[in-house]
Amino acid sequence: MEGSLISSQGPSGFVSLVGKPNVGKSTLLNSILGEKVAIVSHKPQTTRNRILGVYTSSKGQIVFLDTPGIHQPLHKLNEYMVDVALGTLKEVDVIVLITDGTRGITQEDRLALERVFSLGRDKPVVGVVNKTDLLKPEEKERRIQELQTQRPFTRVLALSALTGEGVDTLIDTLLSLLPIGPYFYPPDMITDQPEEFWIAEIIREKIYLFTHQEIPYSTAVVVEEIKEKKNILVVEAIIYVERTSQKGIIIGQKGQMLKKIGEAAREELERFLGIKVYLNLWVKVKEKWRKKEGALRELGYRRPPRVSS
Ligand SMILES: Nc1nc2c(ncn2[C@@H]2O[C@H](COP(=O)(O)OP(=O)(O)OP(=O)(O)O)[C@@H](O)[C@H]2O)c(=O)[nH]1
Ligand SMILES: [Mg+2]
Repeated sequence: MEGSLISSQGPSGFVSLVGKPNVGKSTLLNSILGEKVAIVSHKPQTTRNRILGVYTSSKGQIVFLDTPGIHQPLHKLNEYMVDVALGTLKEVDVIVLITDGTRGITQEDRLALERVFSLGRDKPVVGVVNKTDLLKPEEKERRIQELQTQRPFTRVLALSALTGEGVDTLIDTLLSLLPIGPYFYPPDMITDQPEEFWIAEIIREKIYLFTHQEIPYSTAVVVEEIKEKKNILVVEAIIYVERTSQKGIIIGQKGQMLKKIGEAAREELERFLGIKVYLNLWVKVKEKWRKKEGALRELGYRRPPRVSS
């Protein structure tokens, strides 16, 4: 952040980060902000909500909306996720459609391209080939050309969200496409996420890291209470699963799995929050919650209010 150099007017607006699951949307948001605002994992369908991240520099302000990966939904939860992602297209000034350069254009990319270019027809769409750190220069060029031929992109860029290579060019491109006007958020604001939500997400990230097959997908995390006592943050959180058998897997033999998840989450929370954390994790069954509208709302999967007018 550049402190007093920052004005409250300049290029400013909303940008949606969209694409199929696992292409690096959340990694890119974190890289741009220099903060861990969104959780990341090697498994697809990690992000389930719209995550707002504000980039402000002396050049302007970009309000990013990180979104769940666009895919063919099988459960109500997944319908919600795809709705959230596509819903952002109406709210933003510019759309960034991200692809994984190590994969080429897949069937799922085509689905995302089709949805984005039909719903966001009237908006600039910047195409991104991500993960260039894993590509040879000629592969990078081939991937850029391959993406360019798919649709009439405003521009196609290649970058690495992981190393940051090419990210500045994306920022400059976006700033050049945004209208000039007053900033939407204070220059020191990074996100609007409540602390409970962010902590629940960090716990969910560890579940994605350590568990397999259907387990991470059948899991939701809710932080019930945060209390600060004598410089210790005491967090009570519930991990919801869909079946009793899954509860056994999350807890693990002699509680080993729950301990591993809890320790990894606690360490990360302490590092980011700079305070000692006691994390009490409980595991509960909420039968088939992914398929039930009411259960989804209870677990926080409600449509977010619009951010822009
Ligand atoms: N090598 C490399 N890996 C990357 C890069 N960007 C993201 N990844 C990895 O790709 C995987 C997916 O990253 P995410 O940021 O969670 O992807 P996402 O698009 O947000 O995924 P969903 O939320 O599931 O839609 C993780 O293992 C990241 O570490 C990159 O530039 N280079
Ligand atoms: Mg994500």
